[in-house]
Amino acid sequence: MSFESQPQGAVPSKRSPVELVKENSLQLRGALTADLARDVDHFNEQDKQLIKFHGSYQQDDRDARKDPKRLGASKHYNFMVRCKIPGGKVTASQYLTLDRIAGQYANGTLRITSRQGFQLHGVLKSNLKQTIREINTCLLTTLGACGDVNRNVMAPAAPLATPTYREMQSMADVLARHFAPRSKAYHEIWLNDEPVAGAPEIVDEPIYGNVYLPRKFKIAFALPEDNSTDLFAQDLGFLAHVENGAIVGYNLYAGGGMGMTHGNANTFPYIAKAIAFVTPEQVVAGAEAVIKLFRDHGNRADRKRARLKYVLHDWGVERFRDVLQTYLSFPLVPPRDIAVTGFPLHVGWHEQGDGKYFYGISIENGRIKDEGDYRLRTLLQKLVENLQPSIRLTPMQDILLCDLPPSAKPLINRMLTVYGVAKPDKISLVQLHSLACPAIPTCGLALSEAERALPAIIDQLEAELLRLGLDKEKISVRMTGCPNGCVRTYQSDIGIVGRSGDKYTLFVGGNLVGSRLSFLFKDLVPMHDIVPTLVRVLDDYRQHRQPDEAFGDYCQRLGADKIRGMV
Ligand code: SRM
Ligand code: SF4
Repeated sequence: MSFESQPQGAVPSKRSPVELVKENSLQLRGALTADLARDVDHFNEQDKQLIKFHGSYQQDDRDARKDPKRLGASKHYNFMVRCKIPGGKVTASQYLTLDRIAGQYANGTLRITSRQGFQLHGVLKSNLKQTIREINTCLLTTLGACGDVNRNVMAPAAPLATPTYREMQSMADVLARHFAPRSKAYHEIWLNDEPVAGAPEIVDEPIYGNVYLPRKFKIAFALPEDNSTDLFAQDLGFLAHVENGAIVGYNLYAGGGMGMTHGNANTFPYIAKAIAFVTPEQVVAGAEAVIKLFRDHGNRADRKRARLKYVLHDWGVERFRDVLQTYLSFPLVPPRDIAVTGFPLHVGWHEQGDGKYFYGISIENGRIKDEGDYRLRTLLQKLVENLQPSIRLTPMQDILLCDLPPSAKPLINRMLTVYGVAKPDKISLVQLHSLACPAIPTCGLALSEAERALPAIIDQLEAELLRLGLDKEKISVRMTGCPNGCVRTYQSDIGIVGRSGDKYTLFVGGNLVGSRLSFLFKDLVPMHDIVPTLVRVLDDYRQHRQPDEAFGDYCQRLGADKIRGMV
């Protein structure tokens, strides 16, 4: 019997080492408390796996590895801390607390993630407990931001007062609560001053069980006209069906995912498939059923194949639906015919539906920092202190200041100029539609640069697009330092994927709304050749496109062979 077809709850004969770490961890405790108290700058191998469930990754400064002054020295360990923020909702005081923590314990920057969360980088182990504790004091959490559990639930960020948006935001909260691990470990380790006497309290994990999921799991909500959450990249997506301004139900999508490994054909990005239509009342049960199916049938032997997308791919939609049905008390009905049509960025000034306004600031690669004349971090501190807005983070790594009176407009306009931050209408379309992951120096998996390299690539592309008369086209560019696809790289018009050092693999043929995958255009392209290589295709697009044809559509129409033949 194949691994995937084992009955519910069966323990496979071969399991990856991480499965054993989870099983022996006493519900995610491991030796974390003792390890935290040790005067050592990093965790042991097991605890390094377990802190992920608590929202942190052990990293080392990869620039320091090359520092000649540090030759022979051990790695410069530090920690990334990720906040799980359903729908990207943050209050003004939470923002100011995170900003303070970033200065006090991290590297002085805040990073908006591609899942509407915040990350801190560069936290030393000696400050880790205090960092996580202080994040919790402002009622944010890092629990389950990483690890083999449900991750941050995404929902379109704005406009706030529109009923459909409100409903999806509140469903995101409901699912986030429902799927949070129940283990008391987080509270005990990070928030409780009292040493826990005797054996730790083991509670029921009714959804996950004691070995949690085979791998990470991701959920997003979307509207046909607002797929800014990239529904098709999610393990589980809910695409709203709206009638007369109200959500009457959702198409439940399953099995999306981006990660792959260069040269391993067994791994690939996959677009989520429509499985069924569910009513709003069936969302929680539907989501729980999909998670339990993954728990029971996901691959626990090979972590590279341990995502829900491989179950769906290997089974097909029919069998997936049949098995899903066995976890549900209501009959599954076929999905409705709902097309995704839009991907709004939400930047600039907008009415939010209740007489108030929101203002979206486009943030290059989500990094909130002060650097030279560009003082975004200080600008946001001042605006948030002054206006006390509610805040939304977007999946495009941008920030929205919400609930503003019209009178805030002149202040924001003036402050943007003073602090050297460009207004969205002064930023090129290609930059507005670009994303990059952190990559080097923090990400241990990066093969190449991304966040630090993309700005120069965008500068070159902007100049070329202007020269070609294509600057008014919306072309999305996403760059990652490795093939894991952390900014959903294989759905954009152009994907730039780290291969090795300064060499990249180029993908083209995705689209702006993120509803299809791109294809490999050229491998092993040196960094300095990325834009010249793309320009050959862009130039042909300029000459031979059909009226209103988008760049990704044109690439798909010509097909991979013709596009590859251009270089
Ligand atoms: Fe990711 C691993 C950063 C969204 C697919 N991701 C990582 C790690 C933790 C590296 C590691 O395992 O050691 C990165 C930390 C880098 C750093 O220094 O901060 C990392 N991922 C990110 C973030 C911060 C990128 C960003 O620019 O914002 C995003 C955090 C989102 C959040 O708030 O939760 C982030 N990662 C994604 C997404 C996009 C999404 O979720 O919508 C994907 C593609 C969707 C998917 O899951 O398939 C993604 N990350 C991965 C993978 C590939 C998983 C796979 O199926 O093979 C890895 C590698 C892994 O898990 O082993 C990974
Ligand atoms: Fe790291 Fe790769 Fe994710 Fe970029 S895509 S953050 S390099 S794991």
